[in-house]
Amino acid sequence: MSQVTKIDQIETLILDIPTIRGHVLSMATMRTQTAVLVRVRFADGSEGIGEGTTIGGLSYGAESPESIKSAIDTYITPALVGRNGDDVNGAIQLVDKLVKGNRIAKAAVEIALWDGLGKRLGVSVAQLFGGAVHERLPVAWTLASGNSETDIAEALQMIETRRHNIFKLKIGKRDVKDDVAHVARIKQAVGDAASVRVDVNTAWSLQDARWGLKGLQDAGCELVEQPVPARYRRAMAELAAGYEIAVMADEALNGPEDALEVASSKAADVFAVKVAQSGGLKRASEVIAIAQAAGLGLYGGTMLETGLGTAAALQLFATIERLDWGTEFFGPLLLTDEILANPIAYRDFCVEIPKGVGIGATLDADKIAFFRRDGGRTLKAVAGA
Ligand code: MUC
Ligand code: MG
Repeated sequence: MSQVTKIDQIETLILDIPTIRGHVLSMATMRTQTAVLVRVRFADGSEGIGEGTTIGGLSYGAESPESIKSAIDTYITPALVGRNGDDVNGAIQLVDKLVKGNRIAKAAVEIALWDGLGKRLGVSVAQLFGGAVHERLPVAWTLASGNSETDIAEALQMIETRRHNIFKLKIGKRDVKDDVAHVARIKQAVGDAASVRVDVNTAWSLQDARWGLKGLQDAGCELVEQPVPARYRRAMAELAAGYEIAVMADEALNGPEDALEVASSKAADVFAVKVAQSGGLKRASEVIAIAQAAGLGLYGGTMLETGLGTAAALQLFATIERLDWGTEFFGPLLLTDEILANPIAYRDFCVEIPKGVGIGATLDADKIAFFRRDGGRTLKAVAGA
């Protein structure tokens, strides 16, 4: 009989880390990012770590940091403790049976299971997914200070220092006309030195979106992300068919079933694939496969995770042959502090795939102790208008 490495314990911690500036989205302004850290301990003394993170409290989606922690502690952990830690697929299937939705909570635990397995086998998680075909990936930066001048200065500095030449502008809070003017100013300032895209985070009606896409494409903007609410698939299909500018689905993609619906209804040209929103690395790989089979473009999306969740995503995306739209795995750069002892490296407009076993991330224990919500610091509002 082969040795079974049991799951002994699953621990969750909420971390609140300030952002370097206000991050102004159509639905909320972030001043802090909150991550749920998951630590799975196995009977042989090995450990796996994962992260479950959303954006702007409950303003982005149906899961909050608190609900992620509670779904894990109350429902996922009791189902997994005592099981064979090497049986990641069995754990995914069991949790999917016992817990509906709650994809970010599932992803956080699943990442920790892959990390533990990789560490025990002495290989990277990319290797568990068949092996990395990239050492680095192009990485976008989000301009979302809420002010055109500040955004332009930020963009020019990023180009100058060769950190980013792809910019995603967060719009949807102002009138469509004002947003289009803001995007046009930024595109004019960066010229051909950078690709400019926008994310509306579902803020527009179909009518707004028709004007918006027309104006954005005239301004030289290359892509519009989730212009209308996630459930408006017909509107997304009309927009994708009606304009040259690429339409990307984000909030509309919660796992492979959504991916199939979006692809078959031609509701997007590109998928922003987020590990958290997909329900984990395996489900994200299935979303990716559907996009590939449908001939759609791919983009590595983020929930603005810390270096931990970012490292996990990089392991998967390193194995994907074509990422026509690059990635936005810049989460750690938006935070005032690094929580990894081995920070993710950014250079020459790219993010580097972490080396090492598992997801390739080692926590900085002092930073975790400092930022943990139950560590006695006073909590400021996680997000507000
Ligand atoms: C989103 O909706 O895509 C990703 C980058 C960023 O600035 O916000 C996120 C969320
Ligand atoms: Mg988005």
